[in-house]
Amino acid sequence: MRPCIYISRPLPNVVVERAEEHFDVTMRLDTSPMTKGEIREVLSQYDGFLPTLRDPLDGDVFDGGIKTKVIANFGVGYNHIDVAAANGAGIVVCNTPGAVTDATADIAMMLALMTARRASEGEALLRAGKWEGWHPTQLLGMHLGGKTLGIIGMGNIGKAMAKRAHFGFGMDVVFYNRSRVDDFGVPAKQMDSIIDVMRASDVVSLHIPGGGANRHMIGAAELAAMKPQAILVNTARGDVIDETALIKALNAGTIAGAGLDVFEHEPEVPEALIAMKNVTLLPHLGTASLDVRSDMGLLAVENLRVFFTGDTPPNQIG
Ligand code: 8YV
Repeated sequence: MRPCIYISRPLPNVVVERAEEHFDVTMRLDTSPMTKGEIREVLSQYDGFLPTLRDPLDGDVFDGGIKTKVIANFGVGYNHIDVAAANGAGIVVCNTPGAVTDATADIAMMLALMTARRASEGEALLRAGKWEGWHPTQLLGMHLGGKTLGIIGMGNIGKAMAKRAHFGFGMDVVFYNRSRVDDFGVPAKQMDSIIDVMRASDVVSLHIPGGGANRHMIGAAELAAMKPQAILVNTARGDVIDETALIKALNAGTIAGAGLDVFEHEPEVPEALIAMKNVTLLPHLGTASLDVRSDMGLLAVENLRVFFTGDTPPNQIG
């Protein structure tokens, strides 16, 4: 008998076709987050589950009547899954690193550039019919060449960002990472603390997982250490920044701007941020391209396929 798999969102055709080669597939066509009731039902009825970041797999969904043996998350971030509780219920959990790396670094670089060069502000002015023509001191932003990029979290995405910023835009790179990072082909200086990186940088880009101890890792003290002309970029998870402290810092002008692809309470975005001209806001577009979403789905399906052959899936996290 073929394993039965539940996919929590419509995915690109190529992914569904690949999944159907190996499994009996049920795909939920609704794009809203799954309720805990729905999640419990899936866990009690399906052999494998392919959820997304909007499906809350908190500890209490794993408390009994479980049939599922493997959860193959669609995405690298898994802060919405209580992995320990899933493992406790006998479920293996996997994610999709690799597939998301370049696309997410591209968006981080784009946010740095858009914010530094005031692109959203300029576009809004033009669209509002308020552009009165070129003049030499209009909308002057910050040139990235020769400036310092600070990266918090030097994993795959952090490294891809460092590469873009250094080789593509001539930026110097400093970074903080909990453990020592070996040479990865980009001249970059590892610093001892987050505060050191915040102090040294003109752009700070966050590449750490969300949830747990990383919640509000960037708060009032870290923001206060930034230069007044510096900008903060976040493509990781919204909760790694204390959003209220960020709004205060932006209002007070103790930092110059922010480029944000993720928010603390997505899809809610604080009105205060929406009203600010010096903030670039994107609706979690980190991996939003057909190729990348296809690769992520194919990797998730591969994790399921390998699991059901009895081997360890390539991206097992617990
Ligand atoms: C994904 C992401 O689109 O991979 C991640 O962790 O944040 C996104 O870019 C999302 O997770 C899909 O579930």
